[in-house]
Amino acid sequence: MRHEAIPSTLFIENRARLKSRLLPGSLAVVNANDIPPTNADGTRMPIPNSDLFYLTGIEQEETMLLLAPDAHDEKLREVLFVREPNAHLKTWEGHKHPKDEAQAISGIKEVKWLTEFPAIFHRLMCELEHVYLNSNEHHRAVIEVETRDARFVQQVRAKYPLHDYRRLARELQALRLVKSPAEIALIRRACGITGQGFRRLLRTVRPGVMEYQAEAELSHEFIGHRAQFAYNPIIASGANACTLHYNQNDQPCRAGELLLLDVAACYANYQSDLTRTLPVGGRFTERQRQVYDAVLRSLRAATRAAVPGKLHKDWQQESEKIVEEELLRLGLLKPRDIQRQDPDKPAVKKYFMHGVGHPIGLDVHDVGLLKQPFAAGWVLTVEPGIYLPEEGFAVRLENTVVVTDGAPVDLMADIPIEADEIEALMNRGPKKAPPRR
Ligand SMILES: [Mn+2]
Repeated sequence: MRHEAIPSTLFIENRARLKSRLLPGSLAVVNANDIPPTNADGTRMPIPNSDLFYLTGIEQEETMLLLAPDAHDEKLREVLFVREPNAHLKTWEGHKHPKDEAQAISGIKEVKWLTEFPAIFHRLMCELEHVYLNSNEHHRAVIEVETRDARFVQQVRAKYPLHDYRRLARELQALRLVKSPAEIALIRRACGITGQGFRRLLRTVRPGVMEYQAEAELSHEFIGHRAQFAYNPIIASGANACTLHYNQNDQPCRAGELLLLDVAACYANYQSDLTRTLPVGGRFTERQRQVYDAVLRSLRAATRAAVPGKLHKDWQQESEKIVEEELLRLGLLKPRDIQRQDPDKPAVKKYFMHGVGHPIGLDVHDVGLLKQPFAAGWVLTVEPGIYLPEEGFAVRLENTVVVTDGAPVDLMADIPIEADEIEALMNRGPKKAPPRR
């Protein structure tokens, strides 16, 4: 693994929190992700299963976690199953966790080889009643590809049809929404690396630079700090920024245009999410600056509104109201547009058509039950924007913040955002040459 070792106390505590939510006489199983296939015999880099990582810290493929807190045999109450290392694997794929290493990472005493799973599982199924199996229940996910967890659910239900099956995802989602101080520290580290990448762009963006060159600069910074892109980077100059999920990143940045950068790092599987909007030539026009400042005020007001007890839908509505006032001030909306609006399609949506933020953690759009009110320990993005395709630009600004019992804590507070500061930094000293193309 590229990241520094994480104390196993994080995973031990996460398992304890999960076990306390299970019914008496339960067992729970979590599987690793499959290695994503590409074409022919190609594969992508493995993407750790977030739930398995949350509970064990293990990123290795084919790993399984079995929890059975009430098992008669004490040694079977918490078991981690990993692939058995061998000479062939060593030659072709390299290092696999020996038992002591898997123990040290996860804090699980009982580590067994994967081949031992079926017999142990059968024994526990004969003894226990409630079976918690995992599934991807993200409300926005469109799931067409079967996961290892999904295959496991089918196999187990076919073989043991009379057990009481339960959704582990509901329990994990409730837990994962509230981040522990150790998790917040990891997200903070991802935010710090993101900030370093952004500062590098302030020195390299200028007219003529291609969008993909900005991507290359970030990639250098992120990988060099043991991190990677948290999501496909959106590096959108001019009107490209009006396409919300633009990621071709193949156009030149032109003088006079704005460049919208929705780019962030992931460290130790913990994600961050940042958006900044830069003037390519180093100076905002008056109009760009007006819109920029309107979005910045909206970001600050929406951040202040992210407090415990708030419902996501109310936060969204309040934020739309904030942006609506800015749009009135900018003359983009007239009072009569608001008076006549269809309440299901408010006028503000023409210029601000997306959510103001989302939970973030081990996933960028993190799992979570959105009906639950915000609570201390939630980590959210705050990302208002104003999109003006007819004027050929858009401004979005986004920070990653922690909900606390006091004021929200902005984990990106030190990443430049004031228009004056951005201009000053872009115009300081000689520009670092971007890579040749
Ligand atoms: Mn976001």
